[in-house]
Amino acid sequence: EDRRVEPRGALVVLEGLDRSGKSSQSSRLVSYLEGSGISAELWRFPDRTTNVGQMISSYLTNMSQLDDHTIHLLFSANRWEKRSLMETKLKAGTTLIVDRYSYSGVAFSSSKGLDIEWCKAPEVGLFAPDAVIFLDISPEKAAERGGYGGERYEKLEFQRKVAESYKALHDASWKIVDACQSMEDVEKQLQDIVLDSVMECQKGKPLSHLWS
Ligand code: FDM
Ligand code: MG
Repeated sequence: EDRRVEPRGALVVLEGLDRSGKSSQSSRLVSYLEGSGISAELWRFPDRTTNVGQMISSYLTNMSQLDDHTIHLLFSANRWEKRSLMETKLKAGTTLIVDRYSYSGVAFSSSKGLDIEWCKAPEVGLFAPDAVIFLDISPEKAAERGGYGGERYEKLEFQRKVAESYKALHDASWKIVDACQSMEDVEKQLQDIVLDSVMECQKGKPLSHLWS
């Protein structure tokens, strides 16, 4: 067995309902890490800049209609097309803070009634995150924050189903953070979680694959 220890960047995923604060907290985290001399990048899925991402964006903005299975596979393809770059960055020592990942893929699609195992299958072989942080907020509280942008899934009724799907999906390794605290309190907790993860990966924690 190969036991060489290679330092690498950490793969950290933020998950949660729409308006849970993922995007703000992700960018704050990246600034914090960079300010601490840790190489870091902000990633998000869907990555709407690719060809696949543009099809996804058009679906989310109701400019196009797609079968539920088809859009599910496009979301997955959008992660697969970034996999080799992800590997390169992690191995070069860059920590990736990722706003949504495979868990959104499974939670949102299974909320439409697709079988959960079917939803997980195309994610097998993608890199497993070193930490999954769940920004916990009730669908009602999230809706009160306003600013649902009118995209396809941004409706209270559907977000309630997504909340249930996340519950069915999460495991003991997830870090659940109360997203109703002040921005600063949430930020501090995230910083601690991410620093732990960065340290482990610097010590050579091996990269693993979904689902694990
Ligand atoms: N979403 C996101 C999915 O349905 N599947 C996925 O695999 C991913 C990554 O896309 F409603 C949904 C979640 C959200 C929408 O995400 C767009 P952002 O974070 O609002 O851009
Ligand atoms: Mg959104």
